[in-house]
Amino acid sequence: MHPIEKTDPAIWKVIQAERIRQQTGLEMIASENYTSPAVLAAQGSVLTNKYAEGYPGKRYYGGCEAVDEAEALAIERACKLFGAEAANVQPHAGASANMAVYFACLQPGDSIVAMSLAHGGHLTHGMHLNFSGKLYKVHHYGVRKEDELIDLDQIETLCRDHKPKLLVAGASAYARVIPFDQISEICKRHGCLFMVDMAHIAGLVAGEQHPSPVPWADFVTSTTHKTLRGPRSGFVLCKKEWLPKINQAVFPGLQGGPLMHVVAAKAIGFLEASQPAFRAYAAQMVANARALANELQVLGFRLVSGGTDNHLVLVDVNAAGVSGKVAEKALDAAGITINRNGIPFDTRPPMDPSGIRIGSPALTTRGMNELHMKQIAQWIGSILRAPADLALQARVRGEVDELCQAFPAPHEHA
Ligand code: DSN
Repeated sequence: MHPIEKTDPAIWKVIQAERIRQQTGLEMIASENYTSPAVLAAQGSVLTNKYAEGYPGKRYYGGCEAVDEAEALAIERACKLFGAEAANVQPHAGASANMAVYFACLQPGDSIVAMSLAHGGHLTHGMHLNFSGKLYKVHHYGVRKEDELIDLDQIETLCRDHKPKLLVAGASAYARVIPFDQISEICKRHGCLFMVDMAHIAGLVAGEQHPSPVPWADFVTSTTHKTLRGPRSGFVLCKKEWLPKINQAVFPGLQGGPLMHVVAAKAIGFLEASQPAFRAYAAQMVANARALANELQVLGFRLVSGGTDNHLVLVDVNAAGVSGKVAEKALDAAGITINRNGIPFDTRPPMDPSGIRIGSPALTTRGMNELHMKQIAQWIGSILRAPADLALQARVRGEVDELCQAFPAPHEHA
């Protein structure tokens, strides 16, 4: 009997239900993935017992020799993987990685220019209810109405008018290549620091399927669990001269003891992402998202920006007469998990917006390819054309089950 089952049958039941859900459904939330068994195991290892406030070789606790090595490996691998000068691998999440950069280079009241959440940005890029929106004066840019691509002219104007100390690029619902080189030119012209939050595309950057922000930005932040496929966590890359301030901002600035089991899992994730097989995985993620996008367009759906260059597709379901909430619920009933999402210039409320976001990372990890994406797009299309048809949802659910059985999730192999 598993120790969890023995100690806490209620939580064991929850874990089994989630394990089965992850195996029997099509997980298409663009920010989710399946970690490897090694990454999963590191997070359940004895490293969880260790306090290690401080940094390798400079801790506030004894007994840190082993965990020092784990963190040193994670730092070295992160720098090598992304060609960065320096790294801090302690942030518990992408949000704390972003917070660390803000704390390192800004004072409350300073100005930031960042992409608005409504156009695909992120909460921590200055949304008014988030700490970033409360502490700093935020001026948001978005995409152009005509082609739904990032509006570089607007960025230039905002920088000219508001003289921000920091410009933030990066997105959570943007399907196109982000031109870091051009944005960095704007930063240079206006004398502001440049931070890229590459959380969504970190795996594509590691696998050379998206231009790297590292040569252009002063700071690059990320999560580790999305396209990068590591544990659920965050990290910061920066130029060497910024490392002391970043380190101080993370600890003691905003965190206490690092989660050493997760730091070790990050080291494993960075190692896995440096293998040739990961490059192939990243290329397949993009090919799969493109196949999904193409078929949805063939079926008559409008995609924001007309397609995708990365791992996600943003579909304007409102244009097909369905709200995002209805679409999410109907697809869920058929075993296809996506999330409702606002689209640029949305006229509907955030809780029931006009779009859905669909991603390829998790299904690509399971080994699915373009042919499967075409089939899945057809299922999505049929459900969205008749979102109240429960018999159709049940039929698709059966077909989804069959497909899922042929592609076991990594934890089912272990
Ligand atoms: N919540 C994440 C996403 O789904 O994109 C971003 O933090």
